Amino acid sequence: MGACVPADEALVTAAALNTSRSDALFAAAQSLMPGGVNSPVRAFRSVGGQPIVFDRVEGAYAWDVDGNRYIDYIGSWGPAICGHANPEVIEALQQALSKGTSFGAPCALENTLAEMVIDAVPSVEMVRFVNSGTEACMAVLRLMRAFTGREKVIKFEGCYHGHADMFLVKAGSGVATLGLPDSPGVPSSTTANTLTAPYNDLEAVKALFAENPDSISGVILEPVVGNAGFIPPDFGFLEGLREITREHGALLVFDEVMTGFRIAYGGAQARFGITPDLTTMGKVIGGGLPVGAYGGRADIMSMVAPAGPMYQAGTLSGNPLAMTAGIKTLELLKRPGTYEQMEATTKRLSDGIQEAAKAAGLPVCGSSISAMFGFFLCDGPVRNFEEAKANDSERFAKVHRAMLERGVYLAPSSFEAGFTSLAHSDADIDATIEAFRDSFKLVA
Ligand code: KE4
Repeated sequence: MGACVPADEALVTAAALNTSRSDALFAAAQSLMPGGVNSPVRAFRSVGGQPIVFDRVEGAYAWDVDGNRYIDYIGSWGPAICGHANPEVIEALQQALSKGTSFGAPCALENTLAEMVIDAVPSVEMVRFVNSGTEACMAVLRLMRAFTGREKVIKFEGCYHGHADMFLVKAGSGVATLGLPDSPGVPSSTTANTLTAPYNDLEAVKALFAENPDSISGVILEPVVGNAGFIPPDFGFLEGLREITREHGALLVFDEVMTGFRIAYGGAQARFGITPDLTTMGKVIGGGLPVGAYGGRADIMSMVAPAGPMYQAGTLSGNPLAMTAGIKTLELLKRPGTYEQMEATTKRLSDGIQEAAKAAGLPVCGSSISAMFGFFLCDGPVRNFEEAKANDSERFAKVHRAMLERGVYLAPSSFEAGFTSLAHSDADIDATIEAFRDSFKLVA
Protein backbone atom coordinates (compact mmCIF):
# COMPACT_ATOMS: atom_id res chain seq x y z
CA MET A 1 0.00 0.00 0.00
CA GLY A 2 1.66 3.23 -1.15
CA ALA A 3 1.05 6.86 -0.22
CA CYS A 4 -2.14 8.11 1.45
CA VAL A 5 -5.19 8.08 -0.79
CA PRO A 6 -7.14 11.37 -1.03
CA ALA A 7 -9.36 12.10 1.94
CA ASP A 8 -12.55 11.77 -0.14
CA GLU A 9 -11.79 8.07 -0.56
CA ALA A 10 -12.13 7.73 3.21
CA LEU A 11 -15.93 7.90 2.89
CA VAL A 12 -16.53 4.23 2.33
CA THR A 13 -20.14 2.99 2.48
CA ALA A 14 -21.24 0.37 4.96
CA ALA A 15 -21.42 -2.28 2.26
CA ALA A 16 -17.84 -1.59 1.18
CA LEU A 17 -16.34 -2.08 4.66
CA ASN A 18 -14.91 -5.58 4.50
CA THR A 19 -13.36 -6.52 7.87
CA SER A 20 -12.98 -10.25 7.39
CA ARG A 21 -9.26 -10.40 8.18
CA SER A 22 -9.74 -8.14 11.23
CA ASP A 23 -12.52 -10.41 12.45
CA ALA A 24 -10.44 -13.57 11.97
CA LEU A 25 -7.41 -12.11 13.72
CA PHE A 26 -9.45 -10.78 16.62
CA ALA A 27 -11.22 -14.14 17.00
CA ALA A 28 -7.84 -15.86 17.20
CA ALA A 29 -6.66 -13.29 19.75
CA GLN A 30 -9.45 -14.22 22.17
CA SER A 31 -7.65 -17.37 23.33
CA LEU A 32 -4.25 -15.68 23.40
CA MET A 33 -4.84 -12.46 25.39
CA PRO A 34 -7.66 -11.58 27.84
CA GLY A 35 -10.47 -10.16 25.71
CA GLY A 36 -8.12 -10.38 22.72
CA VAL A 37 -6.40 -7.11 23.60
CA ASN A 38 -3.55 -5.68 25.62
CA SER A 39 -5.60 -2.75 26.88
CA PRO A 40 -9.34 -3.05 27.63
CA VAL A 41 -10.67 0.04 25.87
CA ARG A 42 -9.41 -1.32 22.52
CA ALA A 43 -11.90 -4.17 22.69
CA PHE A 44 -14.88 -2.04 21.55
CA ARG A 45 -16.92 -3.52 24.41
CA SER A 46 -18.98 -0.36 24.95
CA VAL A 47 -19.64 0.34 21.27
CA GLY A 48 -20.16 -3.24 20.17
CA GLY A 49 -18.98 -4.93 17.05
CA GLN A 50 -15.51 -6.24 16.41
CA PRO A 51 -12.45 -4.02 16.83
CA ILE A 52 -10.48 -3.07 13.76
CA VAL A 53 -7.06 -4.70 13.58
CA PHE A 54 -4.53 -2.14 12.38
CA ASP A 55 -1.87 -2.97 9.81
CA ARG A 56 -0.08 0.38 9.59
CA VAL A 57 -0.42 4.08 10.32
CA GLU A 58 0.87 7.22 8.61
CA GLY A 59 0.07 10.90 9.18
CA ALA A 60 -3.61 11.28 10.09
CA TYR A 61 -4.48 7.84 8.80
CA ALA A 62 -4.65 4.19 9.84
CA TRP A 63 -5.09 1.20 7.57
CA ASP A 64 -6.60 -2.05 8.82
CA VAL A 65 -5.53 -5.53 7.79
CA ASP A 66 -8.31 -5.57 5.19
CA GLY A 67 -6.92 -2.47 3.50
CA ASN A 68 -9.57 -0.03 4.72
CA ARG A 69 -8.30 3.46 5.48
CA TYR A 70 -9.51 5.58 8.40
CA ILE A 71 -8.96 9.15 9.46
CA ASP A 72 -7.66 8.46 12.97
CA TYR A 73 -8.80 10.65 15.92
CA ILE A 74 -7.15 8.50 18.59
CA GLY A 75 -3.55 8.80 17.45
CA SER A 76 -2.44 5.96 19.75
CA TRP A 77 -4.34 7.76 22.59
CA GLY A 78 -2.26 10.91 22.27
CA PRO A 79 1.37 10.26 21.26
CA ALA A 80 0.84 10.76 17.50
CA ILE A 81 0.40 14.54 17.76
CA CYS A 82 2.88 15.15 14.91
CA GLY A 83 1.10 12.55 12.79
CA HIS A 84 1.70 8.82 12.84
CA ALA A 85 5.10 7.60 11.62
CA ASN A 86 6.33 11.18 11.25
CA PRO A 87 9.27 10.89 8.81
CA GLU A 88 11.54 13.09 10.95
CA VAL A 89 10.82 11.00 14.05
CA ILE A 90 11.36 7.77 12.12
CA GLU A 91 14.64 9.03 10.68
CA ALA A 92 15.90 10.07 14.13
CA LEU A 93 14.94 6.65 15.51
CA GLN A 94 16.74 4.85 12.69
CA GLN A 95 19.92 6.74 13.56
CA ALA A 96 19.50 6.02 17.29
CA LEU A 97 18.76 2.35 16.59
CA SER A 98 22.22 1.90 15.05
CA LYS A 99 23.66 2.62 18.52
CA GLY A 100 21.52 0.02 20.29
CA THR A 101 18.09 -0.13 21.89
CA SER A 102 18.72 0.15 25.62
CA PHE A 103 21.74 1.03 27.76
CA GLY A 104 20.67 0.67 31.38
CA ALA A 105 23.14 3.46 32.00
CA PRO A 106 23.02 7.26 31.81
CA CYS A 107 22.96 8.67 28.28
CA ALA A 108 23.15 12.23 26.94
CA LEU A 109 19.72 11.94 25.37
CA GLU A 110 18.16 11.85 28.84
CA ASN A 111 19.76 15.20 29.62
CA THR A 112 18.43 16.64 26.37
CA LEU A 113 14.82 15.57 26.88
CA ALA A 114 14.93 16.55 30.56
CA GLU A 115 16.14 20.04 29.64
CA MET A 116 13.35 20.38 27.05
CA VAL A 117 10.66 19.33 29.56
CA ILE A 118 12.05 21.62 32.28
CA ASP A 119 12.23 24.55 29.85
CA ALA A 120 8.65 23.95 28.65
CA VAL A 121 6.58 23.03 31.72
CA PRO A 122 6.23 25.80 34.35
CA SER A 123 6.07 23.52 37.43
CA VAL A 124 8.99 21.30 36.44
CA GLU A 125 12.41 22.15 37.91
CA MET A 126 13.54 18.51 37.94
CA VAL A 127 12.13 15.41 36.20
CA ARG A 128 12.34 11.62 36.38
CA PHE A 129 11.53 9.51 33.30
CA VAL A 130 9.64 6.23 33.65
CA ASN A 131 7.94 3.95 31.12
CA SER A 132 4.22 4.75 31.29
CA GLY A 133 1.71 7.21 32.63
CA THR A 134 0.65 4.63 35.21
CA GLU A 135 4.20 4.44 36.54
CA ALA A 136 4.45 8.23 36.64
CA CYS A 137 1.22 8.53 38.65
CA MET A 138 2.18 5.70 41.01
CA ALA A 139 5.50 7.38 41.72
CA VAL A 140 4.05 10.86 42.12
CA LEU A 141 1.57 9.62 44.73
CA ARG A 142 4.39 7.98 46.67
CA LEU A 143 6.32 11.24 46.44
CA MET A 144 3.30 13.28 47.63
CA ARG A 145 3.10 11.04 50.69
CA ALA A 146 6.84 11.00 51.29
CA PHE A 147 7.14 14.79 51.10
CA THR A 148 4.12 15.65 53.27
CA GLY A 149 4.14 12.67 55.61
CA ARG A 150 0.39 12.39 54.98
CA GLU A 151 -1.35 9.33 53.48
CA LYS A 152 -4.65 10.52 52.00
CA VAL A 153 -5.08 11.80 48.45
CA ILE A 154 -8.01 13.46 46.67
CA LYS A 155 -8.85 12.46 43.10
CA PHE A 156 -11.92 13.34 41.05
CA GLU A 157 -14.68 11.03 39.85
CA GLY A 158 -14.09 10.09 36.24
CA CYS A 159 -10.45 11.07 36.21
CA TYR A 160 -8.05 8.27 35.28
CA HIS A 161 -4.48 8.15 36.54
CA GLY A 162 -3.46 4.73 35.25
CA HIS A 163 -4.25 1.34 36.72
CA ALA A 164 -2.31 1.42 40.01
CA ASP A 165 -4.41 0.14 42.92
CA MET A 166 -4.86 3.40 44.77
CA PHE A 167 -6.27 5.20 41.74
CA LEU A 168 -8.88 2.59 40.81
CA VAL A 169 -11.59 4.45 42.66
CA LYS A 170 -14.39 5.95 40.53
CA ALA A 171 -11.86 6.00 37.69
CA GLY A 172 -12.58 6.99 34.12
CA SER A 173 -11.34 5.67 30.76
CA GLY A 174 -11.52 1.90 30.40
CA VAL A 175 -12.78 1.36 33.95
CA ALA A 176 -15.80 3.58 33.28
CA THR A 177 -16.14 2.22 29.75
CA LEU A 178 -16.53 -1.31 31.03
CA GLY A 179 -18.83 -0.13 33.83
CA LEU A 180 -16.55 -1.70 36.43
CA PRO A 181 -17.45 -0.39 39.90
CA ASP A 182 -13.72 -0.34 40.48
CA SER A 183 -11.64 -3.48 40.34
CA PRO A 184 -11.41 -6.76 42.22
CA GLY A 185 -7.94 -7.44 43.58
CA VAL A 186 -7.59 -3.94 45.01
CA PRO A 187 -7.49 -4.20 48.82
CA SER A 188 -9.94 -1.87 50.56
CA SER A 189 -7.05 -0.89 52.81
CA THR A 190 -5.31 0.51 49.74
CA THR A 191 -8.17 2.69 48.57
CA ALA A 192 -9.22 3.74 52.06
CA ASN A 193 -6.87 6.69 51.68
CA THR A 194 -8.21 7.70 48.28
CA LEU A 195 -10.88 10.38 48.67
CA THR A 196 -13.03 11.46 45.73
CA ALA A 197 -14.97 14.56 44.76
CA PRO A 198 -16.99 15.56 41.70
CA TYR A 199 -14.90 17.43 39.09
CA ASN A 200 -15.40 21.20 39.09
CA ASP A 201 -16.74 21.10 42.68
CA LEU A 202 -14.53 23.23 44.95
CA GLU A 203 -16.96 23.04 47.87
CA ALA A 204 -16.66 19.24 47.91
CA VAL A 205 -12.88 19.56 48.05
CA LYS A 206 -13.06 22.07 50.89
CA ALA A 207 -15.35 19.67 52.80
CA LEU A 208 -12.89 16.79 52.38
CA PHE A 209 -10.09 18.92 53.80
CA ALA A 210 -12.31 19.94 56.71
CA GLU A 211 -13.24 16.30 57.42
CA ASN A 212 -9.62 15.09 57.14
CA PRO A 213 -7.50 17.74 58.85
CA ASP A 214 -3.72 17.54 58.34
CA SER A 215 -3.98 14.12 56.67
CA ILE A 216 -4.38 14.85 52.96
CA SER A 217 -1.08 14.78 51.05
CA GLY A 218 -2.56 16.50 48.04
CA VAL A 219 -5.00 16.71 45.15
CA ILE A 220 -4.33 15.04 41.80
CA LEU A 221 -6.42 15.77 38.72
CA GLU A 222 -6.55 15.93 34.97
CA PRO A 223 -6.45 19.73 34.40
CA VAL A 224 -8.63 19.06 31.35
CA VAL A 225 -10.48 15.76 31.68
CA GLY A 226 -10.07 13.34 28.79
CA ASN A 227 -11.07 10.11 30.54
CA ALA A 228 -14.74 10.80 31.27
CA GLY A 229 -15.28 12.21 27.85
CA PHE A 230 -13.86 15.71 27.27
CA ILE A 231 -14.59 17.96 30.28
CA PRO A 232 -12.77 21.31 30.59
CA PRO A 233 -12.26 22.93 34.02
CA ASP A 234 -14.76 25.61 35.02
CA PHE A 235 -13.32 29.12 35.18
CA GLY A 236 -11.69 29.43 38.62
CA PHE A 237 -11.62 25.69 39.37
CA LEU A 238 -7.88 25.19 38.94
CA GLU A 239 -7.14 28.49 40.71
CA GLY A 240 -9.42 27.42 43.58
CA LEU A 241 -7.58 24.12 43.96
CA ARG A 242 -4.28 25.99 44.04
CA GLU A 243 -5.56 28.17 46.89
CA ILE A 244 -7.14 25.31 48.88
CA THR A 245 -4.05 23.08 48.69
CA ARG A 246 -1.76 25.97 49.69
CA GLU A 247 -4.04 26.81 52.63
CA HIS A 248 -3.84 23.23 53.91
CA GLY A 249 -0.15 22.57 53.27
CA ALA A 250 -1.09 19.97 50.66
CA LEU A 251 0.35 19.48 47.17
CA LEU A 252 -1.39 20.24 43.88
CA VAL A 253 -0.59 17.68 41.18
CA PHE A 254 -1.60 17.98 37.52
CA ASP A 255 -1.77 14.68 35.72
CA GLU A 256 -0.76 15.91 32.27
CA VAL A 257 -0.13 12.48 30.77
CA MET A 258 -2.81 13.34 28.19
CA THR A 259 -2.81 17.17 28.22
CA GLY A 260 0.96 17.63 28.40
CA PHE A 261 2.37 19.22 25.22
CA ARG A 262 -1.14 18.85 23.70
CA ILE A 263 -3.18 21.63 25.35
CA ALA A 264 -0.12 23.85 24.88
CA TYR A 265 3.62 23.31 24.56
CA GLY A 266 3.83 23.87 28.34
CA GLY A 267 0.69 21.80 28.97
CA ALA A 268 -2.60 22.86 30.54
CA GLN A 269 -0.71 24.59 33.35
CA ALA A 270 0.85 26.96 30.82
CA ARG A 271 -2.46 27.51 29.02
CA PHE A 272 -4.41 28.29 32.21
CA GLY A 273 -1.55 29.97 34.10
CA ILE A 274 -1.88 27.77 37.20
CA THR A 275 1.36 26.16 38.42
CA PRO A 276 1.00 22.91 40.37
CA ASP A 277 3.69 21.51 42.66
CA LEU A 278 4.14 18.31 40.66
CA THR A 279 3.20 17.15 37.16
CA THR A 280 2.96 13.77 35.51
CA MET A 281 3.50 13.33 31.79
CA GLY A 282 3.55 10.61 29.13
CA LYS A 283 2.25 9.92 25.62
CA VAL A 284 3.53 12.94 23.59
CA ILE A 285 6.94 13.07 25.33
CA GLY A 286 7.61 9.54 24.09
CA GLY A 287 6.58 10.28 20.50
CA GLY A 288 4.97 6.84 20.30
CA LEU A 289 7.53 4.90 22.35
CA PRO A 290 6.88 3.91 25.97
CA VAL A 291 7.64 6.91 28.21
CA GLY A 292 6.18 8.49 31.31
CA ALA A 293 7.60 11.19 33.54
CA TYR A 294 7.00 13.00 36.80
CA GLY A 295 8.54 16.28 37.78
CA GLY A 296 8.10 19.44 39.76
CA ARG A 297 9.64 21.58 42.46
CA ALA A 298 13.30 20.70 43.02
CA ASP A 299 12.84 20.56 46.82
CA ILE A 300 10.21 17.85 46.35
CA MET A 301 11.95 15.95 43.55
CA SER A 302 15.18 15.82 45.55
CA MET A 303 13.44 13.27 47.78
CA VAL A 304 13.56 10.70 44.94
CA ALA A 305 16.29 8.03 45.19
CA PRO A 306 19.18 8.10 44.94
CA ALA A 307 19.13 11.81 45.74
CA GLY A 308 16.71 11.13 48.56
CA PRO A 309 14.97 8.25 50.35
CA MET A 310 11.86 7.77 48.18
CA TYR A 311 12.49 4.71 46.04
CA GLN A 312 11.43 4.35 42.38
CA ALA A 313 13.27 2.58 39.56
CA GLY A 314 12.89 1.12 36.06
CA THR A 315 14.94 -1.04 33.73
CA LEU A 316 14.05 0.82 30.55
CA SER A 317 13.59 4.28 32.02
CA GLY A 318 15.31 6.92 29.87
CA ASN A 319 16.18 4.44 27.11
CA PRO A 320 17.79 6.05 24.06
CA LEU A 321 15.04 5.14 21.58
CA ALA A 322 12.22 6.62 23.66
CA MET A 323 14.30 9.70 24.45
CA THR A 324 15.05 10.15 20.74
CA ALA A 325 11.39 9.94 19.72
CA GLY A 326 10.43 12.35 22.48
CA ILE A 327 13.16 14.88 21.64
CA LYS A 328 12.26 14.95 17.95
CA THR A 329 8.54 15.18 18.70
CA LEU A 330 9.01 18.19 21.00
CA GLU A 331 11.34 19.81 18.45
CA LEU A 332 8.60 19.52 15.82
CA LEU A 333 5.95 20.87 18.21
CA LYS A 334 8.14 23.83 19.16
CA ARG A 335 8.19 25.12 15.58
CA PRO A 336 6.18 28.34 15.08
CA GLY A 337 2.46 28.04 14.36
CA THR A 338 1.97 24.40 15.34
CA TYR A 339 -0.51 24.94 18.17
CA GLU A 340 -2.36 27.68 16.33
CA GLN A 341 -2.81 25.25 13.43
CA MET A 342 -4.12 22.44 15.63
CA GLU A 343 -6.37 24.80 17.58
CA ALA A 344 -8.01 25.97 14.35
CA THR A 345 -8.53 22.54 12.77
CA THR A 346 -9.82 21.04 16.00
CA LYS A 347 -12.23 23.89 16.68
CA ARG A 348 -13.57 23.63 13.13
CA LEU A 349 -14.09 19.90 13.64
CA SER A 350 -15.77 20.39 17.02
CA ASP A 351 -18.07 23.11 15.68
CA GLY A 352 -18.87 20.88 12.71
CA ILE A 353 -19.84 18.00 15.00
CA GLN A 354 -22.16 20.26 17.00
CA GLU A 355 -23.81 21.66 13.85
CA ALA A 356 -24.20 18.20 12.29
CA ALA A 357 -25.86 16.74 15.38
CA LYS A 358 -28.22 19.74 15.74
CA ALA A 359 -29.09 19.51 12.03
CA ALA A 360 -30.14 15.90 12.68
CA GLY A 361 -32.22 17.03 15.66
CA LEU A 362 -30.01 15.29 18.21
CA PRO A 363 -29.19 16.63 21.71
CA VAL A 364 -25.47 17.36 21.78
CA CYS A 365 -22.84 19.30 23.67
CA GLY A 366 -19.08 19.42 23.48
CA SER A 367 -16.06 21.56 22.76
CA SER A 368 -12.35 21.56 22.05
CA ILE A 369 -9.15 23.02 23.45
CA SER A 370 -6.05 22.98 21.25
CA ALA A 371 -5.67 19.48 19.72
CA MET A 372 -8.21 17.76 22.03
CA PHE A 373 -11.98 17.59 21.64
CA GLY A 374 -15.08 15.71 22.68
CA PHE A 375 -18.83 15.59 22.40
CA PHE A 376 -21.70 14.06 24.36
CA LEU A 377 -25.02 13.06 22.84
CA CYS A 378 -27.08 14.78 25.52
CA ASP A 379 -28.08 18.32 26.45
CA GLY A 380 -25.18 20.02 28.20
CA PRO A 381 -23.34 21.35 29.86
CA VAL A 382 -21.38 18.33 31.10
CA ARG A 383 -19.21 19.51 34.02
CA ASN A 384 -18.48 16.23 35.78
CA PHE A 385 -18.60 12.43 35.52
CA GLU A 386 -22.21 12.09 36.76
CA GLU A 387 -23.40 14.48 34.08
CA ALA A 388 -21.28 12.66 31.47
CA LYS A 389 -23.29 9.53 32.18
CA ALA A 390 -26.32 11.25 30.64
CA ASN A 391 -24.66 10.67 27.26
CA ASP A 392 -26.82 8.46 25.05
CA SER A 393 -24.32 5.61 24.92
CA GLU A 394 -26.52 3.39 22.73
CA ARG A 395 -26.83 6.09 20.12
CA PHE A 396 -23.09 6.86 20.47
CA ALA A 397 -22.33 3.19 19.70
CA LYS A 398 -24.36 3.42 16.49
CA VAL A 399 -22.60 6.65 15.53
CA HIS A 400 -19.22 5.05 16.22
CA ARG A 401 -20.02 2.13 13.91
CA ALA A 402 -21.46 4.40 11.20
CA MET A 403 -18.35 6.56 11.33
CA LEU A 404 -16.10 3.50 11.00
CA GLU A 405 -18.07 2.51 7.92
CA ARG A 406 -17.40 6.01 6.57
CA GLY A 407 -13.66 5.78 7.20
CA VAL A 408 -13.38 7.68 10.46
CA TYR A 409 -11.86 6.08 13.56
CA LEU A 410 -13.15 7.54 16.85
CA ALA A 411 -12.42 6.43 20.41
CA PRO A 412 -14.59 3.34 21.06
CA SER A 413 -16.05 4.85 24.20
CA SER A 414 -17.98 7.96 25.16
CA PHE A 415 -15.69 8.19 28.22
CA GLU A 416 -12.69 9.19 26.13
CA ALA A 417 -11.55 12.31 24.29
CA GLY A 418 -10.63 12.82 20.63
CA PHE A 419 -7.18 13.83 19.44
CA THR A 420 -6.10 15.68 16.32
CA SER A 421 -2.57 16.20 15.04
CA LEU A 422 -0.43 18.38 12.82
CA ALA A 423 -1.19 15.87 10.07
CA HIS A 424 -5.00 16.35 10.00
CA SER A 425 -5.66 18.44 6.88
CA ASP A 426 -8.60 20.68 6.04
CA ALA A 427 -9.76 17.98 3.62
CA ASP A 428 -9.69 15.42 6.45
CA ILE A 429 -11.76 17.72 8.67
CA ASP A 430 -14.25 18.34 5.85
CA ALA A 431 -14.56 14.60 5.17
CA THR A 432 -15.03 13.89 8.88
CA ILE A 433 -17.76 16.49 9.30
CA GLU A 434 -19.52 15.08 6.24
CA ALA A 435 -19.32 11.58 7.76
CA PHE A 436 -20.78 12.92 11.02
CA ARG A 437 -23.64 14.54 9.09
CA ASP A 438 -24.48 11.20 7.48
CA SER A 439 -24.08 9.22 10.68
CA PHE A 440 -26.13 11.53 12.89
CA LYS A 441 -28.98 11.47 10.34
CA LEU A 442 -28.78 7.68 10.31
CA VAL A 443 -29.24 7.38 14.09
CA ALA A 444 -31.67 10.28 14.65
P1 KE4 B 1 -0.56 4.72 30.62
O1 KE4 B 1 -0.15 3.84 31.80
O2 KE4 B 1 -1.71 4.11 29.84
O3 KE4 B 1 0.62 5.11 29.74
O4 KE4 B 1 -1.07 6.11 31.22
C1 KE4 B 1 -2.09 6.11 32.18
C2 KE4 B 1 -2.78 7.48 32.18
C3 KE4 B 1 -2.54 8.35 33.21
N1 KE4 B 1 -3.12 9.58 33.24
C4 KE4 B 1 -3.95 9.98 32.25
C5 KE4 B 1 -4.57 11.34 32.32
C6 KE4 B 1 -4.24 9.12 31.16
O5 KE4 B 1 -5.07 9.53 30.19
C7 KE4 B 1 -3.64 7.84 31.12
C8 KE4 B 1 -3.92 6.85 30.01
N2 KE4 B 1 -4.90 7.22 29.06
C9 KE4 B 1 -5.64 6.14 28.43
C10 KE4 B 1 -6.64 6.78 27.47
N3 KE4 B 1 -7.77 7.28 28.15
C11 KE4 B 1 -4.76 5.13 27.79
C12 KE4 B 1 -5.46 4.23 26.81
C13 KE4 B 1 -5.58 2.81 27.36
O6 KE4 B 1 -5.80 2.63 28.58
O7 KE4 B 1 -5.45 1.89 26.51
